[in-house]
Amino acid sequence: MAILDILEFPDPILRTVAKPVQKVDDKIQRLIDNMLETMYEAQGIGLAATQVNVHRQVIVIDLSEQKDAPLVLINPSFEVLDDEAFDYQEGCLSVPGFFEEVSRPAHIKVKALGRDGKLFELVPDGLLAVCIQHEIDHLNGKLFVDHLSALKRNRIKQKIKKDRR
Ligand code: QAP
Ligand code: CO
Repeated sequence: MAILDILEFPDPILRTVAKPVQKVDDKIQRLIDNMLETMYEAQGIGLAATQVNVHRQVIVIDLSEQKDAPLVLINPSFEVLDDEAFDYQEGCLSVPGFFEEVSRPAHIKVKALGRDGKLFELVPDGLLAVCIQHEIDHLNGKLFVDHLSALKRNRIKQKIKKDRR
């Protein structure tokens, strides 16, 4: 397995829209293993392929305490079930050091392929619903900072640029 480099905001590559996976083959299995290793090493709870510069619809998530319950979503889609919103302080491995409150639909129904290539459905709520929507945003070239005001987003961008100097 391998640790992959994680792209950081405001890298324009993070704006790339991922393509669907045609076949859940060995190459995708290797990508999933490397994404899981990279996420665990970075102490993240979710990672999208876009963040490691692979523009295919693959997401890994693990919300468990022991980091022993990986959830893999390939070609995910979701529908919003009601108009209730849920606010959560989100972070992102591509926006290190910043956490801001984002409001998203609280109740969604998710369809995706698992790493076995089989379609499954999930009706998550709480942090899992937040995390799945955050990661699907990445596959569409979107970041959590896009949900903030332009003022907050630009402040984060300037701080990150300053810290890199
Ligand atoms: C997405 O993000 C997420 O800034 C996953 O210094 C996060 O794993 C969805 C992380 C929160 C919903 C709620 C960020 C680690 C990890 C940092 C992550 C950092 C160290 C972020
Ligand atoms: Co993220």
